[in-house]
Amino acid sequence: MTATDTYLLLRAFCDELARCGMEDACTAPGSRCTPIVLSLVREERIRCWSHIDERCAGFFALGAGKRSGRPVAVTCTSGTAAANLAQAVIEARHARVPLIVLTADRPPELREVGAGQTIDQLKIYGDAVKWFFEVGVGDATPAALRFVRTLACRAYWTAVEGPPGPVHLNFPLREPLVLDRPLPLPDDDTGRAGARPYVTFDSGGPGAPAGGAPPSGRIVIVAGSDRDAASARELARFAARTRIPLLADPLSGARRGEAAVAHYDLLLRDPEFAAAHQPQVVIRTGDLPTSKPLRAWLAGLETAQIAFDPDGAWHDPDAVVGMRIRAPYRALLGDQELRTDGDWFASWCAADEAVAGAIERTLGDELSEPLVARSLGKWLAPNATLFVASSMPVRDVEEFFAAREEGPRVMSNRGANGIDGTVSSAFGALAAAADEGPVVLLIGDVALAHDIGGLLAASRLRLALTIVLLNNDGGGIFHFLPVAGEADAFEEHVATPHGLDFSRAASLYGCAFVRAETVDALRSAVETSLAGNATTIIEVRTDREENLALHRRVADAALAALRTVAG
Ligand SMILES: Cc1ncc(C[n+]2csc(CCOP(=O)(O)OP(=O)(O)O)c2C)c(N)n1
Ligand SMILES: [Mg+2]
Repeated sequence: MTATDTYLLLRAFCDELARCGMEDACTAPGSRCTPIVLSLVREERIRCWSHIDERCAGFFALGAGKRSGRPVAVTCTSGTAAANLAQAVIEARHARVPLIVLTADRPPELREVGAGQTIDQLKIYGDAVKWFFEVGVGDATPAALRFVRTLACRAYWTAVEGPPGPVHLNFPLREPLVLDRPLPLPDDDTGRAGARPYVTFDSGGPGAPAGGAPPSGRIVIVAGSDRDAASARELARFAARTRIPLLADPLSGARRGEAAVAHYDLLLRDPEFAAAHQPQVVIRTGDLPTSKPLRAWLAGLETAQIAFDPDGAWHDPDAVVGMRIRAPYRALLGDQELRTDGDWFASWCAADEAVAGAIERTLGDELSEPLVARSLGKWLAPNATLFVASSMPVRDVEEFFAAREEGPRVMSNRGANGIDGTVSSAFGALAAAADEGPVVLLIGDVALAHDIGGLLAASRLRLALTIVLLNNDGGGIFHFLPVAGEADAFEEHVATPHGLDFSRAASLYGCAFVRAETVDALRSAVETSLAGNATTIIEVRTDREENLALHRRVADAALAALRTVAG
């Protein structure tokens, strides 16, 4: 990483601030902040107001922002300089004034080692800012340039939307802090065409989003985890009515109806299918689904991607979303008649059906992890809740759950993807709505061991949870990752087999325990547990290597099935 990288990234950042509408910025002198100050000054669309004292700079920016209603940037060097902006930041928060604070900092290797003018600047303004972000240091690759563009947009839109207020970005900067030659020309081409910001933002007022005709042609909807069950139903109806393929994670509640494409994870593993099905518009709702092939496909599309989220959540690790709308999809699209492509729709549906057939044939009726996930999706009543643990259970549910008009509600702790606390969360879901229907927990052995103490809720709180335990004696997920090849440490330190006999945990915590060895036995154990009033652990023993091989066989069969559809 060189000074050129730093300046290229900061130029893109300032360009983006200007595209969003920034007109004013305040600077204060220092050494570490040189790249930020010079980049702001060299951005012609932004007026820069120089100050000696950071406290004055902060309050000046506050006044400017209050008057214009637009975010004003203020930058300063590291150390107590940053602390001097605190009062203005606090005032901006309480007075609802948009402010973007850009502090310079030492890079990580110069922190807490006695380097000069270095203090802890992380979250230095506490909760007074609406958003804090530590920017990091790196090369000016196209991906990094796109990222800083989204970062500038996000800072800008966060400062103005909702109640306006301050945001804080901390920039670690490495020496050299000045360029030894001018920046290379022409400009980087990672910005959007025209003068448009990289990400526009719409707070979901009535009418179509700014500058937007209704989408048409080859559209797909990607629906991730959503808290609004009614909205998911409507989304499925909307997709069916307008004939838009609906790539719905079961966590969305929208994997239902004629438009649901249940097996996108397998479809998009096929490079030919993925390349031949490039949409013109992607509509995203809810959180981003877990599926890696789906994420990779979305990341590589040169396509308009519109994200609807009523809370304005920013789910876009690949920096590809071009429009964010802080509203449910129906606020803008619900009643629209869209001109969509019928052949396109039919082609997704036919492919999905072919893959569903390949799954059924390959899984057969031998009990396996994928078959457990698929079967629960078919068996459970619509009033049931299936709580799914992180690791393979949530992936298998996403990959293998068939679309169903009225299936169970599916939930998972996917906020931070932890395997911790899953048992307790499932009990909590049951406690909150026991009169609405039963809760079934699908969980791996490591996750169950991690929260084994959660089982105490069964007896102390008198809750009857049905726990389907996929026991492969370790973390089966890691066999799918490159680390599986590191033979010296894989088994002991990554897969972590434990040899636990969960029947003993069941008796310790007063739960029933059954081991199921066939699909029929599993089904009847689940039904018995659902009809009873005791928490039951139903164990299905599997083998991690065989599980990996089975997943591969399914993927191969899906590919072969797609070839027959295409041919
Ligand atoms: C709190 C927490 N610690 C560690 C991890 C990393 N991790 C992800 S999956 C996994 C193994 C889970 O094993 P298991 O529950 O048996 O499911 P399987 O992989 O066998 O399907 C671990 C340790 C995590 N996600 N969360
Ligand atoms: Mg396991």
